[in-house]
Amino acid sequence: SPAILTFGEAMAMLVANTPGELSGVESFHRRLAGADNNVAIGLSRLGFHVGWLSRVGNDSLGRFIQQALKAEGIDERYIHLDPQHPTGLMFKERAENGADPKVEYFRRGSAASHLSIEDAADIDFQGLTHLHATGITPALSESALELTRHLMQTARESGVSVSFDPNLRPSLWPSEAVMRDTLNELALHADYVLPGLSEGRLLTGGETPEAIADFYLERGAKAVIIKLGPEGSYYRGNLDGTLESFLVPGQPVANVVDTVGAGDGFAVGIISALLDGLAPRQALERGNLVGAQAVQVVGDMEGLPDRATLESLER
Ligand code: KDG
Repeated sequence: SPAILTFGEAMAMLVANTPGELSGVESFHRRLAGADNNVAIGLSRLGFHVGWLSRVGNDSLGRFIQQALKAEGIDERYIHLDPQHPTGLMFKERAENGADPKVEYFRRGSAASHLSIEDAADIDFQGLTHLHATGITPALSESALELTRHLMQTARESGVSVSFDPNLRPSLWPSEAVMRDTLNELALHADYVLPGLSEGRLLTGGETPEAIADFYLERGAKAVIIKLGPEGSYYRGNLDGTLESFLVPGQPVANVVDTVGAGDGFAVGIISALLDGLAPRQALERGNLVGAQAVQVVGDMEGLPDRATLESLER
């Protein structure tokens, strides 16, 4: 059974071929989207046995997702078919000059929004080493929130390490307060929390990376790793036994094509490095490196390296 589990919603993503407002765009190309499955793919490319739990519709987009994940070597046993509801779809503007592109979702009532605790009935927690959760899944519905809480809690109780990327998507939440309170409650079940700087500020009210980190460390996290974009990333935690903090500067990227997916690449770097037994500082170096690969392509995960590529990049 898989050693790493992620879960959430994958979508077919139509990326505009020309810049500007989506209403004026006539031609798109299709990619795969979904923060948690991006992470699953990145870890699978590095040689880990990864499972991804989800629901997809009995439609061509659902089959596209299943085929794409199969081609990436993702363990399919926890992908459930939901013939009653459609697979989610999203559109993305063509990014210009490194700016974050706008996205539009067609995912309300999707198959994955019907994820529930029942979908976790046959999970083998004893065989698991690591669980990765994102803050997008609990925004999908009440039942998806319950599933998220259940998986994080049970993983922790079973001695499985848990990472949590808050991945703020305000448009999927009823209000900012609900988003903040729900995600901070879920973070209680994580060993390490991976917010971006502005996400951390919004969630904790802290201004500095240190203040943001302390908010989660005081509530039981072992480490908080904050993404600073081109500036790199910041670590504060006691994964190595004593509390330490440091910043690892990012490597300059000559041509930023599309920033979406950088955080997922970062999570791939952090999780893989810690599972490889590397020290936190090396984990952040790898997080920065893999995140930087993701911003150099239009899609979210086309830039994620395989093991041989990672090794040559790390040299
Ligand atoms: O992290 C990348 C995701 O934002 C993208 O793949 C789509 O999951 C997605 C979302 O809900 O925004």
